[in-house]
Amino acid sequence: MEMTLRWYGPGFDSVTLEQIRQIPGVKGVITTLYDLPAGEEWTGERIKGLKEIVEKAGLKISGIESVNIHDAIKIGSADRDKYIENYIKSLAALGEEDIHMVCYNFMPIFDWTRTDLAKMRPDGSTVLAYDQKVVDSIDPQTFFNKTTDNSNGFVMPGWEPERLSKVKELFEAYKDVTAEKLFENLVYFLKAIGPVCEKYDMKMAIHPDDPAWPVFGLPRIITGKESILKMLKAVDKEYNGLTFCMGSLGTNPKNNLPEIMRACKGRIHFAHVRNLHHFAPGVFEEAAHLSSDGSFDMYEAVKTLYEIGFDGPVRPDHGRTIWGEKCMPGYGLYDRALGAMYIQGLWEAVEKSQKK
Ligand code: CS2
Ligand code: MN
Repeated sequence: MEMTLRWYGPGFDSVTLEQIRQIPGVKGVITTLYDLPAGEEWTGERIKGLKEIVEKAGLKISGIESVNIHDAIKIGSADRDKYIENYIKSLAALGEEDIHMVCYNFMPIFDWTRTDLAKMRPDGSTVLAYDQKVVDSIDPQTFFNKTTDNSNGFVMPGWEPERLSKVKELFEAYKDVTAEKLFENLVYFLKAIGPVCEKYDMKMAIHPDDPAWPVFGLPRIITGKESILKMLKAVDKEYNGLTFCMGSLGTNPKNNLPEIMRACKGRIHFAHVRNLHHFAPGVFEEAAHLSSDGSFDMYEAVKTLYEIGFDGPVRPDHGRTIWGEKCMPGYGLYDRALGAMYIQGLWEAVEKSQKK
């Protein structure tokens, strides 16, 4: 495995590449062209520019999170092929720059959903939290405004102002998109990008839905073992793979994380390793990475990744906000750096004990 940190790019992140470089073991970043709206073509020039900045700081680009999917592709509307064409060009441009892993998600309208971006914990740290009752009690437009109030002025992924302003139209556009339709549209997209992925050895890593069930009446299709295997089988090629996001799949306590990892052996192209603390079904907060701080057995998770021979990029995922840091919720430096060290410690222990 290769330890990385997510970095939103110049001007969008409170964390600098110089800081990231000082986290032991972190050699690469997972980054993006954050200013490009979904659907726009990524040019070689823009990618080269980003690469130069990262390499100048002594790091490399280990993968992209995300190249976002335009709603036309998810909805399956008449103009989807135009956006798929752009996506193919973007993948080719990334391949030309020797970047071979792309994370994306197929969630309608929203990316991940949380009901609190700064829930205070007893130790004074703040975390992202979710409560199904809150989601059920408000309409999405209000929800958007309420949660983004709390984001310290950062633009959150999937919560860009231009999306916030058209939530109503988006709901209208998705009204006939059932889970089956959404799945068909995903398969259509995956088949269309096949040739470019194979040409450039591009590994596509779909991010699971977060939370792993429908919210606001919108369908969700990457939620657990069965749906993931169905997706992998529908286009049974190596390029069609998964981002194993523990936090997202783990929102549903019925998901057995090590079992899903084993079932997806060979098709996990990227791993997000993090911990949640469950209080009740549909009520959880994001804990520190340490097993004893949350509900997951992090040792077992890392051990399973090791045992299935996973050798792709790993990153700590949403961290707590600690030590007075002013950062994008979930994406501060301090707690993710602690997470990166902890994951690497577990990995080293597993590796040494298994090599004996
Ligand atoms: C997130 C998502 O859980 C996560 O990693 O913060 O925003 C994720 O990056 C996207 O859903 C991937 O497309
Ligand atoms: Mn994730």
